[in-house]
Formats: sequence, C-alpha cells, structure tokens
Amino acid sequence: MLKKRHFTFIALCASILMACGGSATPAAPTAAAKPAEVKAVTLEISSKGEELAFDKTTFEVAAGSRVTLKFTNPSTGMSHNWVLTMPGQSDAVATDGIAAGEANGWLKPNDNRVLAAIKLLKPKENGEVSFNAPAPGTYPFICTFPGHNVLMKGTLVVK
Ligand SMILES: [Cu+2]
Repeated sequence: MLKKRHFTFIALCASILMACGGSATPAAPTAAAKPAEVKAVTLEISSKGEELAFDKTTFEVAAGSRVTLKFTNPSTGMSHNWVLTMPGQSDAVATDGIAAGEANGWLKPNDNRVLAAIKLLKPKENGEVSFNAPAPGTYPFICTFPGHNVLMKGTLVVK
C-alpha cells in the first residue's frame, strides 16, 4: 500500500514535469529572428605631417556599424593618440589625460567617458581600434597629448 502510494506520487510529479516541459517548448523557436545585419566600416585617419592636426575632421557612420579605425602618425617628432569620447566630454578627458601622465599615454586608464581609443603612437607608428558605433549622435575625437586637443580634434557622426 505504501509502495503504491509512493509510485502514484512519482507518476504525478513526472506528469507535471512533462506538462511543464511540453508547454515551454513551443516558445523557443521564435528566438530564431532574422539576424541583425552588422555593417563593417573601415575609416582611416592620419596626423598631418608636423602640424597639430588630423587630416580628417569628420566621419559619418550608421548606428550599429562595426567600425575599424586606422590611425597613422607620419610625424618625425611628435606622438599622437586618437580618443573618441562621449558628447561634451572631450575637454574633461583631455584634462584627466594630462593628470594620468606619459606613463599612461596621456589617457586616464578605464575612463568610462572614452568610447574607443588608439594608444599614443610614436613618430612613424600606426595603430587601429575596432568598436561598435554608439547610438546616433555626434561624438568628439581628440588627441590627448598635452596641448594637442585644442587643435587635434574632430567628430564622428553616428546616424
Ligand atoms: Cu597629438
């Protein structure tokens, strides 16, 4: 008698589990939505000879793009970096970069106002960075070497 009741209990549990499993299954296949198309974009920028300037000051990319930016420093004597920041934050990022010092490439480590960055490039060096284009908006980019951000700046427009 005890054994039979025990069996009934197990059978009941099993049927409940099966019922649950059965009802959960139909929901899963809908997850196979069409994959979002990620557009890959490659941008190129360079510092301008011995000037404190980038050769390009505006880029435009579509929201959600996978952006690869290549940066060349053809200068014979100056070091530069490329730093993309949140709107309105480029001056603050540059100021904190000076405080961070040369050991940090004139960029505060883990600065959450920085969206993407290419480390300080010595003369004749190249660098690149890949990042996902942020939400639509206008994002400033600068070189954070002390004093350079005043002239070395531009904007990435995300549409
Ligand atoms: Cu610079």
